[in-house]
Amino acid sequence: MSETSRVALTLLAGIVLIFGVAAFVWLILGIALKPTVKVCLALAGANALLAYSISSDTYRPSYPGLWTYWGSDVASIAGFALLLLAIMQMDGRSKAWRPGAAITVLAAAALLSRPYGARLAWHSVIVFGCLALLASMMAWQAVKTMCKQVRPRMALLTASPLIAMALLLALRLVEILQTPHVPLTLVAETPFNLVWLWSTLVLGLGLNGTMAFLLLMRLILDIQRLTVRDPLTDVLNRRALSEAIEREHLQSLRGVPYALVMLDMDRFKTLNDTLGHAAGDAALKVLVATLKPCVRDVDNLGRLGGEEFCVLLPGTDVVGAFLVAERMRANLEAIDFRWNDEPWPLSASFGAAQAEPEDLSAEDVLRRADQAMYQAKVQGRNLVQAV
Ligand code: GH3
Ligand code: MG
Ligand code: MG
Repeated sequence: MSETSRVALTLLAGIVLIFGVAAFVWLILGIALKPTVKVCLALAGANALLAYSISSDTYRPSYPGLWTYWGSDVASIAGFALLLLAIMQMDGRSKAWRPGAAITVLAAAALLSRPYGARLAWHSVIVFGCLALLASMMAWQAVKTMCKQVRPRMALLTASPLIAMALLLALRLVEILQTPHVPLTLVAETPFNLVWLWSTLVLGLGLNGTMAFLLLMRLILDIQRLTVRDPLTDVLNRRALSEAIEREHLQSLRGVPYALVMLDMDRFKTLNDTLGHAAGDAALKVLVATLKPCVRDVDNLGRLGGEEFCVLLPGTDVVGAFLVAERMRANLEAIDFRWNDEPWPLSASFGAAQAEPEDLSAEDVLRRADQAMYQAKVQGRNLVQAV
């Protein structure tokens, strides 16, 4: 064996080792990090498939057969499809498996449609074409995901190993297209192949590093979300809403008005006692889904606790707040809520108030809205009262 092919083999062993170790680490992380188990398992599977693909590719000369040729090729495409799945899952995309699965199945069929002979250009074009396509989709998805959290330049930097991987694979594709008569093998004694293997080794590390970084960002974002959102209904929690109201109150001192609508579901205890706590939780979610379309993007809906909610309406006076509350009340009353096929009418009582120049703090506005809501309860419920 010549010196260069020994170097190529050593590099290949290094690449297989990196993917193998990464598969094991992701598997352990998947077991330990329950909320991200699907992402970690997809990444473990991707690394395992890539390790298999590269090692079986190396064994082609000694064990020519379906599993070292077709199996190896399909494993590499399936590995990249799993990487794409993991990135899309991190972004919370539904049916994330579809694009990768479609590309893998089509490629697997296309690879089988011609026999593996001495001329492998047809198969190599399909493999590297699919890998370059999947890597580009991964890079695009990673940039899109990161842009939601950081500035575009930083997003590009984070996704740079994926972009480099896509370019590297596209380069390999160009090389195959330019020299279709040269059989492609990863142990080839060409300077291009050695440079390519070195780059793959470095990018194997970079790829997993990027995935770990993206996952970490996802977890941090989830934790951040939990600190400001109510876990049941996903609206602002009491603290976050109070902070938003305080900020709005400071603005109102400079002449920008705002109003608050307080609301409390009617006879919610009876619903809980009759249909059960799960029905109560479902009713709270239905309530939020009904209220949300009634408010603008600049408005803030928050849960103060139990079945009590509050809406902050910037730039709105009490007349406007009354109209919003009345729309909410009517929409809720019209909902056909059922639990185990048993219908249950939903309604709430509303109180609206606007900030006045003499209000010392937001607490004063909240108190008036609360008193108005209490009046609505006293007057028979399913009503809007404004002060
Ligand atoms: P009213 O018309 O006077 O508002 O009567 P009500 O029954 O709605 O008022 P009350 O304050 O007596 O009851 C509130 C109930 O809300 C008590 C509690 O069991 C229920 N509750 C509070 N938080 C939750 C929750 O997160 N989920 C569910 N299912 N029930 C909750
Ligand atoms: Mg109530
Ligand atoms: Mg209550």
